[in-house]
Amino acid sequence: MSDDYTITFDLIDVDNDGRISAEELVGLMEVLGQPVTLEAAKAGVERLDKDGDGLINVEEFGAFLQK
Ligand SMILES: [Ca+2]
Ligand SMILES: [Ca+2]
Repeated sequence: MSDDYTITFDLIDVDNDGRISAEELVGLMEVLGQPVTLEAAKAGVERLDKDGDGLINVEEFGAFLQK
């Protein structure tokens, strides 16, 4: 599990809790120069969230990137 996406994941997960929150997604999109609202970020998290905890874990993130 030391693939490239885990490195990317760690960069996005700024509070290092092992989950990407909607707030962290907002921060990421700002860095990418494509700012989104918190609402849009929440919708994005919901789309990737497979276990329904409202956060993206590294498995969910990897599944998204590998599609
Ligand atoms: Ca986090
Ligand atoms: Ca989840």
